Order: sequence, then structure tokens, then C-alpha cells
Amino acid sequence: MERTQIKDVFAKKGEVELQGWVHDTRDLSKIRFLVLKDVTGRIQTIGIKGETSEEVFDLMDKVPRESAVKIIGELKDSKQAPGGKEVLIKELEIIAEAEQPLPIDVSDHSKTELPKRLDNRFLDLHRERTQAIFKIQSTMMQAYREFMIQEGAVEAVFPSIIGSSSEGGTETFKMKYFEKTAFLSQSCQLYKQMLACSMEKVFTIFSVWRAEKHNTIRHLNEARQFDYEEGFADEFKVMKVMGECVQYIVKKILEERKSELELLDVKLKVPKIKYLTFEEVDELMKKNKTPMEKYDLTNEAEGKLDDLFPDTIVFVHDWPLAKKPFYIMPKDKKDSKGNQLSCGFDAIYKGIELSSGGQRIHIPDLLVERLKVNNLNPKDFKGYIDSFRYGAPPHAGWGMGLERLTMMVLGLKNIREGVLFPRDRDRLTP
Ligand code: AMO
Repeated sequence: MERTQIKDVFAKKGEVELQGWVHDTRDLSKIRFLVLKDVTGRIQTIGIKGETSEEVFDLMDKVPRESAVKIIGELKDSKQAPGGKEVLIKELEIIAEAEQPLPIDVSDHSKTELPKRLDNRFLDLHRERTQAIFKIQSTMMQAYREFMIQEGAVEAVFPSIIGSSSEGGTETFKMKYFEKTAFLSQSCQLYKQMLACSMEKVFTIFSVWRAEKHNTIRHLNEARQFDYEEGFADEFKVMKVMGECVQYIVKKILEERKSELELLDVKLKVPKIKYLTFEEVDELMKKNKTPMEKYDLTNEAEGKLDDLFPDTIVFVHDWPLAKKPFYIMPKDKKDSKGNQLSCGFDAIYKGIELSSGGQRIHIPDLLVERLKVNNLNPKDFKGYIDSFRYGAPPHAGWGMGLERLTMMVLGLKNIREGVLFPRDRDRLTP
């Protein structure tokens, strides 16, 4: 007999074989219930004293929760059973017994705190709620790929070990690389730029490592980014691509992950798009008595943008050059206070920075100048600078945090909820 996954069982008749985990058991003395779950759903299975073999009926009382089991039984219509069907057990086999007590509570209303759940992530993943988050994240990645392929972009892979910093200002993890010093990649920035100068539209899902000692609900030391770069483009062209990309991803989630959204009690809307200059945001914040940094948004300002423009991706562009990385193109323009502006932007969604990007410098001499201003040594970037000497067109792009997107779309309180195996300042295992 072949195994049937639970989602397919409701359309069947007669005898079925199921394999899954024991979610719950109940003993009403003459009837015993065992709720079986697999990744596709749950079904009630029952044993009846006198009808079910004594051996199976006994085992139903002993089998520990979360054990993996195989059940062969007869499908019956049942008005009381969720889904209108239940399985009268004929055979019950324990495939892998779960030791007791379980290290965490994996019931639907578990109160186990996040750090303990993360310590036992393998078991936390038995929960429907946890699974729902990662099913939705999987849809996000698939939708991102689909969208990019429809855009005519080429998927690329880039090195994770780099010879020099790619995001000046952000700390790197140093490592020994034979006789040299190398770093774990902070981003694929320099590589995606070099590629866009020949392949025009490129994208990737890339792991980044940031050695920042923060311990916040929105930062990780290892994160994933959706990266995009386009040749013959400025920041406005790629902001439009990003807005449409997130709208596409959200539409896919709404279409394909209805039950997971319901389970997580998430009311999701396709985001609107808004464009504001940094100076316009500064004025808005003054009006709303919300603090700002000189060249940056505060967390409060990001939150205020969400209050003012709910369910909207707010692109804040014409950002002061002083707070943008060395590779961002300066703008031939100053704001009313005389601050030099840049072609860089941040995208704020649901009160948090979802992405940053901009038009890049494709002019070698200007790049050398900007590296020096940022206290970086142009010698360390020789290969990168030289790549722009042979017909490199203007180009632009962005990086969007996968875990940030997961967190915002699902309203998670801590970014770690949206990472299978998070790496933060204290966590290296599991
Ligand atoms: P940036 O450093 O702003 O830009 O990163 C882009 C986006 O990646 C996510 N992100 C993070 N998520 C969780 N924890 C972190 N420590 C973390 N750091 C970044 C955020 C952020 O907006 N190369 C540029 C992008 C570009 O210009 O193309 C870059 O990496 O969502």
C-alpha cells in the first residue's frame, strides 16, 4: 500500500495508509482518538474497544506525542470530525518514538519563549504555525524568482569570501585565507554591479554576514538578501521594479497561502507605492514632532511613515550623500540646507527599512575619490574600479532583506521568527 498525504485523504474512500506525527491523543475509555498530522494537514483517527485489535487499542494509549507513526485504516464519514472524515485504525506502527518529556511545548497554544524554541528548532518545526511562516517564505522566494525571470533578469551566484569590504561602514567577519586575510561577504554589491555592466539585468538570493554587535529585533548577523541590478538604469527605474516585485510577491502569497495567513491571523494587503525625497520626509517629521537624524531616518520616523501611509512602500530618495555607501552616485544637486544629495534611496515598509539601493558610480575617477572620502583604500578595490574602464554603462539596483520582508508581511515581532536557524550575536547553534 502507498502512503497518502493527509490533504489528499479527504477525497478518498476505503482503506488508506498514512504516515505522520501524533499531534494529540484522547482517551474516552471505550473510544480512543489520535490526531495525526503531516506537513499537509491533520486528520482524526480512532480506535474502538472491541472493534479495534487489543494491541492497537493499547498502543494508542501509550504512543507519545510527536512520535512518527504509520497508520492503516478505513476512512469513515463523521459529522463531528474536522473535515468530515476520520480513519478507523486497523494497524498502528511507531516509526520513530519521541522521547518524553519534550524539551518544548509544541501544542497550538504553546507558551514556550522564542529563545528556547530556537534552541529546539527541529521540534518547533513540528508546529503548524512555525511551518506556515516558512511555507510563506518559500512562496516569497519562488515569487521573487518568477518575477525576475519575467523581467528578463538572469539569476547569478556570487562568491561569499571576499578580499575587501563591500559595504564601507559595516563591520566584516575576518578570516584567514591561506597566507592572506579575507572576509565573509557583507553583500554581493561589487559583483552584481560588474555583472550588470554586461548582462544588464541580474538577480540573486544572497547570504550576507555583518559583524555588527547589535542585539535588536530587526538585525541578524547572517541575513539573506534579494539583490537586483540593472544596466542602463537610474534609481527611479529600479525603484519601480522593486515596488512591482513586492506587489507580485504579496499577490502570490494571497493566492497560494490563504490557509497559512489565516492560521497566523495575518490580514495582508497588496502594498501601495509612494515616493518622497529625504527633505520631504524631514519636513513631514518636523510637522509630526517626530525626531530625525541629520542624514538618516530614526526608528520613530520609520514608524511614523507607516502611520501616515499604511500598507505602503515608501521610497525615500534624494538621500544625503554623507550617509550613503561609497558606490552610490552623487547627485548634481543640493538640498535647501546645502547638503550634497545622492542617487541613493531606502524603502520603508510597515515601519522598517526593507531595502536600500540607488544608482551606482560607473566612472573610475569618481569612484576613487569617493573611496578616499569614505576612508577606504582604492588599492583594495583595483579590480572593481578597473571593471568600469571598458564601456561600463550607468547602472542601478537594490538589496532587500528576505527576513525583513518575512517579518513585515507576517507582522512578526522578532526577525528571528522568520529565520530557520538564526545567527545573532549569541547564537551559533543549531
Ligand atoms: P543594506 O546594507 O542596506 O544595503 O542592506 C539591504 C537590506 O538588507 C537587509 N539587511 C539586514 N537584515 C537583517 N539583519 C541585518 N543585519 C541586515 N542588514 C541588511 C535590510 C536592508 O535594507 N548592497 C546594498 C544594497 C544595494 O544598494 O543594492 C546593501 O547591502 O532589509
